Amino acid sequence: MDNPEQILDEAGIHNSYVREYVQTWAQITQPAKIEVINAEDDDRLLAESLAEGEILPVEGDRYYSRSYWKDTARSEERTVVATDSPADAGLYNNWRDAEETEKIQIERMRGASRGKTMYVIPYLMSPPGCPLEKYARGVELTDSRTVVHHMIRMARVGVKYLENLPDPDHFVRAVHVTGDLENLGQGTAHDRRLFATVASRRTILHFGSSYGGNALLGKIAHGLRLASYDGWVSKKFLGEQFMLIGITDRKTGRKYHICGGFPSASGKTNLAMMLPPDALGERYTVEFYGDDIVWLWVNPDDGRVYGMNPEFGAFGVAKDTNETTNPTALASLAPGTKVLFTNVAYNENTHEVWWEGRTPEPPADVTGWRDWKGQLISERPAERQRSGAKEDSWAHPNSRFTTTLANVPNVAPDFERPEGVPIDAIIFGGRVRDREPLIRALRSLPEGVYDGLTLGAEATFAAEGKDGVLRYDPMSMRPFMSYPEGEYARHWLRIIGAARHKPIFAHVNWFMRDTDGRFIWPGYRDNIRPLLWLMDLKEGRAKGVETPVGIVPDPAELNLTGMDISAADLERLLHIDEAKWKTEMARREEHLSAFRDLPEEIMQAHREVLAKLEHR
Ligand code: GTP
Ligand code: SPV
Ligand code: MN
Repeated sequence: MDNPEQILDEAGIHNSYVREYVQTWAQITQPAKIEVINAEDDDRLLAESLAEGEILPVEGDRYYSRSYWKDTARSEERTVVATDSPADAGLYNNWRDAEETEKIQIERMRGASRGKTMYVIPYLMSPPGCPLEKYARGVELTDSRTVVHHMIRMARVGVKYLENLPDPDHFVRAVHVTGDLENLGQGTAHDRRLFATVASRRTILHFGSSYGGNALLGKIAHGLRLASYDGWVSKKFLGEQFMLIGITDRKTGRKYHICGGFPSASGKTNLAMMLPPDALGERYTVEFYGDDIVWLWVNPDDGRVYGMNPEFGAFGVAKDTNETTNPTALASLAPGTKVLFTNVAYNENTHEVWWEGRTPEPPADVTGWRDWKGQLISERPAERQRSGAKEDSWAHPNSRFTTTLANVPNVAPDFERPEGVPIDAIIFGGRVRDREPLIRALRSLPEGVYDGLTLGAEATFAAEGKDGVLRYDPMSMRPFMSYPEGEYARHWLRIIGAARHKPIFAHVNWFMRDTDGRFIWPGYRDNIRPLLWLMDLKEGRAKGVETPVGIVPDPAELNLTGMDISAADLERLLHIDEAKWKTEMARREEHLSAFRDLPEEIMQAHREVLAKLEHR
């Protein structure tokens, strides 16, 4: 093995805690080499990865990677949060004992990087100078060069972020070991994969994957699980799976900031990259701040809630991304952007990529095209080459692109502003076929938190699960919950409750369908319309219609300029089906009763909705 002391010296790492951490883990995982990473190393590493065939070239200085075919999504049942106190066990956090979990992971990781390089990636999950910077520092150790390419795009990476710290020991220790993916017993009783956030020790130990949130530890494990735990313990902030946008009304000069949670693969990236519809484009602009994670806190100076995206890039779902649905995303992937594509289809002759929904039909000439598993399309039976059937898809449904925020054409000019931006509204968006209207605004903080806790979505491909089955996903944090749900609700009431000027809460749904499966709302760019109404409501320009479950727009209040939607469809999108809601309320009761020690305000909000539904 390399001499770690010498390598750390040469890399300019003086932080003795970082040095000790690297050496400890090098002894455990036994890599052949150690390399310290700065963002500037990307080009050299790309050349190395290409030479080794770990990634493939995509025309226009872009890159392609295929993950192991069984390793294509986060795995919730293999993900745990460990702490030193059994009282931290909640319903969704899969609590484990910290000591025991560390022991298990050390055993699994022992010698598991033999023959490989251990990359040392110092990173920052915030713009430099942010009030929460203290919670944003980390060092990932990984034995996958592909993970390094992702981290350089998704986080601010460099030795400078971990040097000369006020508290040099205060950084997240994030260890990723890929493991022998073919022999981990995946999906069997002997499955040895384990993705552990040892929250009370600010340590992340992920073993047995090289995909996405399982392996890029700054993002989900640090940015969400650990950050939400840190925010709770410090009583200072919230760390949420939220998108964050700015909407500017050129006519009034007002700029609004809206953030909100949608379960994985339910539209955050698309909303954040949204261009206003052509007919509204002269008046409004939408600016991108973040598409997956927001940290929220209250600024005591002005009494407002502030939000900040800790990430440096976007890891977006490729499926259905095209010129119509998301032109901004396509522009952020244009030649010259150095983006990475993962598990889409790849043409080995032309070095092009394709995914379902990129164009209505797959390329007519299948020559050179390989699917996400690496199989030549031309070797399939003719009827399965371009069938359009799910089981014949060219790209994996959870295939993704990785691009930096600077590549996103509508990124806000001040997206790196360390103070964050003041939040006007917090929205929750489910993925629901019926019942949930296009938008309903909520009257109070407890009602908003209650609504977030009862957010639901049909299962998506980003999380392994059955397609089409509705499940609750509180605040879109179910897979990332790190402490008990009752405390989580209390912490929300405490943080947002401390604001003198509170954001308005609302629930949205872009996914209502009619009986033959057609989306009733066109979605994507048109999603700005209900949000504009919400701002009108907040500022008293719209009144809306009171219903037992919130305030819905009067159809006349929605700006539908340039939009072709039938009155009947609009009526269905805004209709409250009270029978369906009553059934839902019973399910909610059961759902909430599974949470230990929920604050009384939340149950009160539930009872109020119930009473309104019953006394109509
Ligand atoms: P994660 O990165 O997994 O957290 O997902 P996300 O919430 O950012 O979801 P994303 O924006 O990538 O969208 C997921 C899928 O939903 C994509 O296939 C989109 O094309 C689709 N989608 C997004 N917005 C809309 C919409 O307004 N209407 C419809 N019908 N589909 C949408
Ligand atoms: C999600 O699944 O919500 C993601 C992708 O954002 S991953 O980073 O894989 O978790
Ligand atoms: Mn996500």
